Amino acid sequence: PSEEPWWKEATFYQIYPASFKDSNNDGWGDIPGITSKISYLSSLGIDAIWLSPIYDSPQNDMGYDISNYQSLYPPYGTLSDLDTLIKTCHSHNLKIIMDLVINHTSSLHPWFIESSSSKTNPKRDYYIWKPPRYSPSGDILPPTNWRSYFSSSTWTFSPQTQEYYLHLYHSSQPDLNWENPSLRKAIYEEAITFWLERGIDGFRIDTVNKYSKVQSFEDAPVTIPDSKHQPAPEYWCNGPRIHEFLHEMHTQVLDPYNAVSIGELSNTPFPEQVLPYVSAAKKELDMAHEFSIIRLGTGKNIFESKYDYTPFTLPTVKQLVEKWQVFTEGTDGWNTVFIENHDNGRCVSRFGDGSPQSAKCIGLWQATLSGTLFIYQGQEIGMGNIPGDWEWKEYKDVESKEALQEAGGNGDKEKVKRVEEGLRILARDHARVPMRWNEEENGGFTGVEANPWMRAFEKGVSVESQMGDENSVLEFYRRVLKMRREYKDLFVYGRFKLLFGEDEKLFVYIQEGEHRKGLVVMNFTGEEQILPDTEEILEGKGRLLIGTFGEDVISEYLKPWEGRVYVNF
Ligand code: TEU
Repeated sequence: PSEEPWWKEATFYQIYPASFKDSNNDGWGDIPGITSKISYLSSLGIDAIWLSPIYDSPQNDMGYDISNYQSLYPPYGTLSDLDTLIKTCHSHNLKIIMDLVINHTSSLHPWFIESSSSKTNPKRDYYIWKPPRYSPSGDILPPTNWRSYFSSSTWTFSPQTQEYYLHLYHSSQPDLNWENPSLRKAIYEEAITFWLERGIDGFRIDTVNKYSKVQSFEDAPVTIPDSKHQPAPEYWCNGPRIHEFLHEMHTQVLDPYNAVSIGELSNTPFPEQVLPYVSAAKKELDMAHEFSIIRLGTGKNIFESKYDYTPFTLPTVKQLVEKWQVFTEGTDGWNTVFIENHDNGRCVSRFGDGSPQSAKCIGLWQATLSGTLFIYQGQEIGMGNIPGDWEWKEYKDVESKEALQEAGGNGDKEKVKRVEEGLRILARDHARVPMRWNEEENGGFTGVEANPWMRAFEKGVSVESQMGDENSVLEFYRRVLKMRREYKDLFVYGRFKLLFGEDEKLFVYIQEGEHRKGLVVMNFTGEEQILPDTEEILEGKGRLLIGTFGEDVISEYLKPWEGRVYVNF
């Protein structure tokens, strides 16, 4: 279908700027470093890059705590460096999108400094302030018992005006009050239009379903026994005015620039709730990242037990993939495909066995699912999780630190052990280890003498060691992305049909186009498995299009982690 917008067929590549490429050896990635890798990305076969936040910030949450929407955190470089990057992307026919973090700012943002200075400040209602409650003995208490995503109360007391302010995340990330139309207008102008005017092509929109809070601000039911703070996502996820706000933002601010919008829609697990956000007619978001698949392994309740690693089976993965592959069928909605980002453990360690073979199999899996594909820096070379013997001081993420602190707080050794085991697999830190460009010390991310902000792997995968090696993960990603483009009728727009859903070893599905079908067969185990008996293969119509062990294989046995794509006319 040629009249489709560019972003449906595009493959996006997410860059975590702090860990991608450091051009001045200060140990922190920067914009000139990204610019120096644009030709590499273009040759990989991606069509767009998404930068995690590079705005000025105290870096309490790696830039997801913004203190100025219109200036850059200096170690990333200057606005003219960014103009150069935008020009370089466009001259390589790549789009560039930025991260839009507008549920909260940093507590160092001038807006918050003003808002917290007095109850009558004109910007007081840019944020959400409430008076304290009092215990029977007269101690002050937070306005509600809500628990934050970072393991504490969602309220912090501000002595200046003797009131609490709301923060769903860290206390240094006060939530903006979207009920206030002048705040919304300020956000639209300062955080969005300013960048669209500079030439970027759109945004990944952070925590996109959380801007509309239930205004009663009442206590949540107790679901975590003997805990002071209780999960309350029903009071801020998919709230009463969220669709109104997103429609306003899309029609008034994004549409005039034809800017693409990808919403981060975690905590919206039901298709009927996701559909309104991504329906073309609703004009809210072009597409969304839904987290059921990538969150597999986290504890049953991401507030209380995110890091209680919960093993899962292949049939569970397959059921979720099927659910999210078919949920837009017959609708004007659109879907995304991703298995890695900056907030999750590495896919080769969580869905594979850490081996390059399993990394290629996951690459074939991702590149043959319908919807817009996102890959994350390092996924294309099979970067895995932090080695199990690294000390906890190497883990820099606020979420990891707070989880360890909270577990250790009440002296429950068993709980600490479970959280540590969970972090070894699921911590956000695994995705933030510096990208590996070569086999030097620090992996070519920064100078061999430099001191990277986060420890780099010593040895192993790197772009240079894989470039040109046809058996490498990197060269397989290049090939499979090319195949995806050539067969987009099957692997971007195809109708997904799962086969052998209950099989614990094989992942097999059909992608049907108007004129042809593709059959994807993958062995998700470390042992040899026999090819499944599907008529496509048995009738011999299927032609092997691409395989993780090359295209000249005819064996009826699949090697460990072998993936194949057959196509028939
Ligand atoms: O993450 C939001 C997000 O995924 C949470 O809603 C999630 O449920 C929480 O982290 C519990 O696991 C975005 C960014 O991707 C993340 O890096 C930021 O820390 C967060 O928002 C705050 O801006």
